[in-house]
Amino acid sequence: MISNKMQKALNDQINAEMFSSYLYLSMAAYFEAENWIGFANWMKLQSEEEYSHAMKFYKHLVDVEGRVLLAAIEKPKIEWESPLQIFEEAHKHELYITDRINKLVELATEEKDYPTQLLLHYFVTEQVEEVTTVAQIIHKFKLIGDNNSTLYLLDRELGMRAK
Ligand code: OFO
Repeated sequence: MISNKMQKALNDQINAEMFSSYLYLSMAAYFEAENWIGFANWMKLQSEEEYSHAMKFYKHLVDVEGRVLLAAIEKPKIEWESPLQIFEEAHKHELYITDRINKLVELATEEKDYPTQLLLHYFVTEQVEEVTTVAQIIHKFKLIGDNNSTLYLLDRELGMRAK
């Protein structure tokens, strides 16, 4: 049903999404330790969303009678210098994931794998949203500068994220 090449690429993407989940959970843990409860909430929900992305690829592989083959997840970074640095790294990471998704689209096109192309449409849209959302948060950080009381308000705002 699915080519070996496509199956391998999708398994690699499951690993990349699981790493994203782990990375954002690590960022959440750092925020908890620094008492930025709202930023921690945002990152924990982002981590859950990344897990759900991994599971979409998992389900797709099962549905097309491919094989899910899990691999070790890389250890994420655990220390940062500031909340802004974390969101800048999250932004960079999302650009990297976008690049991976674009390459998967190219492969699925070459392989004439129409079901996978359809699945990837969701991820192309999702990546635009993820990159934009993090870029907007960074923009707010830059407006605030070093002002701790406004940073507190941003922490509260991100603490309101519910899904
Ligand atoms: Fe799964 O989109 Fe972020 O990494």
